[in-house]
Amino acid sequence: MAVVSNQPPALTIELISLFPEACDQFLHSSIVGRARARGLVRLQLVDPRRWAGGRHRVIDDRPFGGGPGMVLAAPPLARCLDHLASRRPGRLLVTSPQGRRLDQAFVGELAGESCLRILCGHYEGIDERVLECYRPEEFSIGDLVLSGGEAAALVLIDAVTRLLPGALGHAESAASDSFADDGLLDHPCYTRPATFRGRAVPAALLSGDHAAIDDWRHAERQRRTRQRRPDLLDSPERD
Ligand code: 9D3
Repeated sequence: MAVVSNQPPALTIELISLFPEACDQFLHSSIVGRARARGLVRLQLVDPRRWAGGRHRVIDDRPFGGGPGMVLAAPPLARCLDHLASRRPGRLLVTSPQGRRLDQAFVGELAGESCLRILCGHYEGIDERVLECYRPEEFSIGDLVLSGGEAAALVLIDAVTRLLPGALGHAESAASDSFADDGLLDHPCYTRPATFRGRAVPAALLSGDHAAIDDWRHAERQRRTRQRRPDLLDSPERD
């Protein structure tokens, strides 16, 4: 795809991961891949093993005090972060089960930055002194257990990238981004055939009456939100 602008990308994202190849295909797909192709975002995969010493480029070690698993060691991560910081300033984020829970407000704030530097945690965690020395913002995607930070980082990158001006196609951006707009869940959607296994599409959607369609959708959004996520109705940012 052609790069649509001669401007440098508004946002650079540096993803520091022990498993760059696991992230690569996702980051070339769908809206994120298209935003890169359009030059809206520059995405760089950084393998911290480049800053690990020894023939085997080992970056983890056994935890002081014992216990299962391995810990990402401070020296190679520090060299990696210093190298990146010497090239451009960036807002440093770290994936962590102990982190602040991601939400759309935080994603929106990050979309306004010019460089995000995301360090993926792995194994049992990162040596605490990295967190003390570099003061990254730790984020989690919720109360569930992943096997590493990569999936969480990809969630963040996906959510941020789609907010960049020009990332969404006409159809996508014209469609109301209902959750971000007013904190309600989406209405149900239907396409052809008009009847499937005896189930007809709601008549309002076939009426051609746009006011009636809007009313039906808004009512469905209210109903679903009340039923499935009543917590959202207690929050202030809403119609
Ligand atoms: C909290 C569980 N830990 C108990 C010893 C072990 C552990 C489990 C999973 C340590 C690291 C991980 C890997 N998870 C992440 O790196 C992670 C994560 C997650 O598991 N859930 C939600 N968000 C995130 S962001 C990074």
